[in-house]
Parts: sequence; C-alpha cells; structure tokens
Amino acid sequence: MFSKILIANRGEIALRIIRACRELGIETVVVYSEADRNASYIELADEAICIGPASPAQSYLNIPAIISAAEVADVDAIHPGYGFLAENAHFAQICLDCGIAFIGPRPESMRMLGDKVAARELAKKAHVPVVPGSDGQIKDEKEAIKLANKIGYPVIVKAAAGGGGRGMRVAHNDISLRNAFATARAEAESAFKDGTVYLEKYIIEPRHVEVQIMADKSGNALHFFERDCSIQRRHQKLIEESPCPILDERTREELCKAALKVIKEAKYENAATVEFLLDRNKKFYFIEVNTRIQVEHPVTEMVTGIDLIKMQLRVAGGQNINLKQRDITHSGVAIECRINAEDPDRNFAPCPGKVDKFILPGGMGVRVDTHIYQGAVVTPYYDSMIAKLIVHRPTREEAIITMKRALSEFRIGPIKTTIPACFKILSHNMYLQNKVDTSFIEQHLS
Ligand code: MV4
Repeated sequence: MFSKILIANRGEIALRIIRACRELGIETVVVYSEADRNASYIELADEAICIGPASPAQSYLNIPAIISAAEVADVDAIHPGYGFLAENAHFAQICLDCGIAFIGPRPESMRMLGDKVAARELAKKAHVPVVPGSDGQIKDEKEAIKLANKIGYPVIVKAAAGGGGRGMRVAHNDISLRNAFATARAEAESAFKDGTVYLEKYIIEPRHVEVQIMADKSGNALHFFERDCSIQRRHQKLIEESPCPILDERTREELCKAALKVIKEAKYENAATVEFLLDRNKKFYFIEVNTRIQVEHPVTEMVTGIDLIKMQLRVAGGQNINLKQRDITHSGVAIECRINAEDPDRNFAPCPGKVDKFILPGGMGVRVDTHIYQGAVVTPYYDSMIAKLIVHRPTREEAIITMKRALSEFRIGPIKTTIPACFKILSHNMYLQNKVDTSFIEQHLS
C-alpha cells in the first residue's frame, strides 16, 4: 500500500481524496495554484506545494511542475481526481517513467478508450450492443451518405477524439449530412488535432445511463450498478441518481454485465464508467468509457455503501478486490445535485465572488461534499461547481422530499447558485413521473 500520495487536483475532489487517504493512513500532499492558496483542504493535507499561477495551463495542467512537486515530496503515487490531467495518457506515462504510480488505468487503456472509434470496436468485439453505425471511422462524405441511407436518418457524426459532446453534429438528410461531416471533422481537427470521425444512428430523446466499474491488477472486475444522468444542460450534468428509476431488474443486470464485458475485453484496471444511451424502448447502446473517477461517484457510494476512492487507492497500490459480485448490493435511492456558482436567470453564466453566507444542510440521509466555507472566494479560473449535495433514502419519493428540504436549508450568498434550478427540476411533474430525457432542461427550464 502507498504511504504518501500527491493529489493533482483542487476543490471538493481534493478534499474527498484527502478524507479517503486519512482513513487508510496514507499521507497526503496537495498541490495548489496561487488562486487556491486559501483553500480549506490545504489545512487538512499533510503537505501543500504551490505549483504556479491561477491559469490551469500554468498550474493544474503543468506536468513538469506537478512531477517536480511529487519528486520533492517523495510520494509513491499521484491521484489525478477528475478533469485536468485525469484522462491524459501522456501524463500517466510520465508518472510511471518517474517511478510514481498513477492512480487510474494503465496509459495504454486510457489511450485506447480515449479513441471512441476504438472503444466502439472493442464493445462490438465483446458482443455488447452499440448504436447502429459505421465500422470504424468514416473517411469521406460519400461513405457517410451511403451509410446514412442504409441505416436511415437522423444520424450523428462524432469525433473519435471527442466525448462530453464536443465535435458532434446531427444530420437529417443528405444535404445536412455533407455539412455535418465537414463541420464535425473541422471542429475535431482544431479541438483535438485529430479529424477522425464516425457515424451513428441518432437516438431521439435518450436517457444517459452509466455503469460504475472497479477492476484490480489481477483481472477481477466488479460493477457497482448504474447511475441515471439524464438531467444535463449543454453536456453539464446537474442532477444524477442511482438506481436508474425506469430500469427493471433484468435490464439492469444485462446492462451491468455488458459494461463488465467491455472492461474485461480492455483488460482494464482501476475505476471506470461505461456510458450507455437508453432509447424509448429501454434498449441500451454502449457509447463510451470514462477512464476516471467521476463527479457523481457519491450516488453509487451511498446506494452500495462502498467508498470508491479508498477502493481506487487500494487497487492502485496492488491489492486485489476481496469482494465477489454478489457481495455488491444496492439499497434505496441516492440523488446528487450539483451546486454551481452560476446564475440560472442569466443563462447559467458563471457567478464568481466572495461567499459571505454559507449555511450547510444536514440531518437524516444528507451528505455534502464541498471545500467551500463562509468567507471563501470563488474565483473565475476553474469549473463553477462549489458543492455536491447528496441524499440517500429508502425510496425515490422520500429522496426527492429530503433533497428539496436540504436544498431549501442550503444558504449561499450573495453569489448565485444552481440551488433554485435544482429545486425547480425536483418539483417538476415530468421528473416525478420519470418522463425526462437528456433534453429536459432545454425544454422545460429555459
Ligand atoms: C448520442 C446521442 C444520440 N444518438 N449518440 C452527447 C455526449 C456524448 N457522451 C454522447 N452524446 C450523445 N450521443 C447517438 N447515437 C445524443 C447524445 C446527447 C446526450 C447524451 C447524453 C446526455 C446528454 C446528451 C445531450 C445531447 C446529446
């Protein structure tokens, strides 16, 4: 097991990782930018090292500065959290080359699954359903049009290097497909320096369902059931829940087994999330794999009772998972609301500033993961998420009631937050009746 690790991240996830390390008896070194010098978790880490100015390129993405800090502090491993360098295979490789463990998958797995065309082919090889579409990449407009006419419109052109919604274009006919193909390719070329694109049938009003996986170095892989993340705005999730409220037990088991097949085919290790789209007939289709721990991991922790960050640290340190799949059960319903420093009345524009008022909710079934405190300053340099509010109750109805109660207790001012937007969604009939899909916010909250 590791005796000391470096946390290459900030905010609530830095605090979350410190907490897991403390329980495992692992010393922590946190790196921070000049903008984060007053961060709460700096007090809680065993050591803290400033790695540069506020701009992410000069601090949290600055590989030489982070590796230097790791060398100076003499750590065994680096935890990348999510975002920043978490899915950067080049960074993971440098860690290994410097004799520092990377708390995540092997660089080769990251590189392979980061290529959505390769991931799709891997899923096919593992006999996991993928959205009908191209075999490998699409080379030109002619090929795209021929395939679109075979599978039927609408179709979606996606960048192989994309993910999270970047470099995607929908087309409804041959003419718009010419345009979609050219713009998706150009966008991919400029954003990722890789213009490779592929084509899929466009699934109308899907739900986004993802399966949590953990795998050790000996090839033991377990699933931790699914999360429904359909409440998103512009590919930013706002509310997540587990289990997915519209899945029957049989489909759930098939979905989770399918996710495991993909992970085993990839000989993957550490935490992963396998993403699927669920169509109106509740048929699921693999879309991509995220090779990191995700923001919404706490909903899975609450329903399974398992600390996923501690598990990541153990398997990265070489321990095998001492559980069988049947030992992993889920009970009740967990919901997470992301509290972002954004103004829902101004199109969710970032709303940085000093937090003068900060009163936390609590009570039965309530968990808050946040690094914010009264007097903290939310800067404009990073992601606007300032807290995650998670509830865990026996039923969905009770979880919604508790979440609304907790949201109404949560007082943050004078900066604006997504608290009122979350409250509105949780009060909406469509949400209560499980009639939401990924277009819900655009359709009902604008
Ligand atoms: C799709 C799709 C419909 N059909 N693929 C968006 C992010 C990326 N992970 C995949 N995405 C989508 N892929 C096919 N074949 C619709 C989306 C999509 C979406 C997916 C999940 C959550 C929110 C979304 C919002 C818009 C589009």
